[in-house]
Amino acid sequence: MHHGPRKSSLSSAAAQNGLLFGTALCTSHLLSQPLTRAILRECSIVTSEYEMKWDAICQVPELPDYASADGLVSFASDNSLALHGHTLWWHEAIPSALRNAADNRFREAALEHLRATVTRYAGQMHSWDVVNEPLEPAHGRGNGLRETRFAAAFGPDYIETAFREAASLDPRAVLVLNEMGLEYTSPAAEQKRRQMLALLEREKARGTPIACLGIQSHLTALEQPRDHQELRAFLREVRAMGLSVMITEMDVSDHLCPRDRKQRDTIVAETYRAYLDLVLDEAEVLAVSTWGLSDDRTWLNGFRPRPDGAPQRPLLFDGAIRRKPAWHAVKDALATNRTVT
Ligand code: 9MR
Repeated sequence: MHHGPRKSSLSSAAAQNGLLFGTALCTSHLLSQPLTRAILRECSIVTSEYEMKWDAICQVPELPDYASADGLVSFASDNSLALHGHTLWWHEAIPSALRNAADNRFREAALEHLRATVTRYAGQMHSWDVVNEPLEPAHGRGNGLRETRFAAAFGPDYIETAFREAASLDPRAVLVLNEMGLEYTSPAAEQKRRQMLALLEREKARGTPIACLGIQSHLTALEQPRDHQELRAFLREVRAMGLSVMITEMDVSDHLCPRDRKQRDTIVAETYRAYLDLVLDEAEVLAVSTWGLSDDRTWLNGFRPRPDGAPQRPLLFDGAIRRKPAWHAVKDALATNRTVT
């Protein structure tokens, strides 16, 4: 069965500009027929929300369990969807049994996991988030690197190591460095953007095979500005370095918005539109993905509950899988013809 881009879908709008559109996905989503149908109708790429993470595969480090990850790979291949692997090395996804392991044991296990996983799915992945969230300005290192188990065990070259290993085992996959908070307006975000440019320059100079920068894009409505000159300038520099961009985890928290649903939905939609217009204007974007498709599955009710207790409405579909104003905003942004300057 082939489910290519459909008329009046986000994937067909994206395809007009040579982009993929998609969502994060868990195997549990596939138990819902309406949600599965929406995924097949709207998406040309899917991302594993957690089932390809190291701690998910290696709940018991000696006994990796790829059953759920395999399920996502089959779903994608059965339905001709591109698959974005998330994520090989992330400091928050270390199996608990390995968190306090000695450096050499940790290095061995981390490399073994990366090699086994990339090899298992080689040729079937569109792309991999090889390293996730490497920067943390608050940790105060000159190079901006977050202090993690990876940085401690391998040293600052761990990013190069991960990308070289992945590239040699799956030369066709687009290798992505994925980061959060590059899109915000705070002084810390500007510092992170500068540190990211320096990191990318450094890695490029040594030949690290990073092809693409993943910008997570967990936005907050009423906080994300309509325009953002520093972000524009950053994206131009990324493009000048020859790197593509993926918007990897987009959603719009509405915790600062009024409770009224109509107002909220309008503000959220406007936030999506302005943000996508900016990024699509400035970057060489391969794919735009949201972190879930329908409001009833968002992670944000746990992470950032609204003060009034009303459920968040951060995505493009409501819990009954009806299109929201944000759907139309994203569709219009994806379909807009842009002349690169
Ligand atoms: O949404 C994901 C949630 O289901 C997982 O429990 C959690 C821990 O693995 O990760 C969430 O996804 C995160 C992503 O992997 C990295 N960027 C932030 C996302 C939201 O926390």
